[in-house]
Amino acid sequence: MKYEAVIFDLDGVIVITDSYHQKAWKTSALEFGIDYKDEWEEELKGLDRRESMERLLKLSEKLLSKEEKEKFLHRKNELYLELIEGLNEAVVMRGVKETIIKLRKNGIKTAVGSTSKNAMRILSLIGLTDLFDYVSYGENIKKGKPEPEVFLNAAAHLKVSPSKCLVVEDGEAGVKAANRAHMDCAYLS
Ligand code: B16
Ligand code: MG
Repeated sequence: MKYEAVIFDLDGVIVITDSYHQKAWKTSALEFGIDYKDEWEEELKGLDRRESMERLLKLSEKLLSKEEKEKFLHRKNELYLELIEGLNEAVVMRGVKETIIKLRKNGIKTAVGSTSKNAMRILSLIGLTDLFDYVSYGENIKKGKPEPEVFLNAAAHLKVSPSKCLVVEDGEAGVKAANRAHMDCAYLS
């Protein structure tokens, strides 16, 4: 195999949390007088929380003060955290755990590459924390996808050259990030 490491996106690849993000954005947006449209979901996928909010405000042509923006971000995350509390091992995407175990048995390193600041909480809820050699996520990077940092950070910690890493992604921003990191990318649509 050409690859020495596989880096998995979290939301939408390991576990389906996209609908929770969407629900939390929709509910908090309505509370702030924003008419959220479901078709905006794809545009927000993979962007970090602040970037998602800025995109949402632009799409809805709504202006919020600095203070309101902070409250909006806080509220969205509060709702999201409530929604993910119900996650457990049963919601892990079919075949994911087995694939990671097989890769590791074959000497391939594995990591998570997620923009989410809640990645550790999610991994703990679904019981996969110990399965990865490294977790690169919102709390240990400065710039989220489409910037390549989340994947380059993973490669550096795994001590594998980017050209020997394969990224598994479901979001446009993540595919761009993998391209910018000069890594091959398997896209799950
Ligand atoms: P949080 P991923 C991304 O995770 C989600 O796709 C994206 O929709 C979300 O805004 C982002 O995490 C930030 O999440 O608010 O939990 O920090 O796909 O990179 O695993
Ligand atoms: Mg994703």
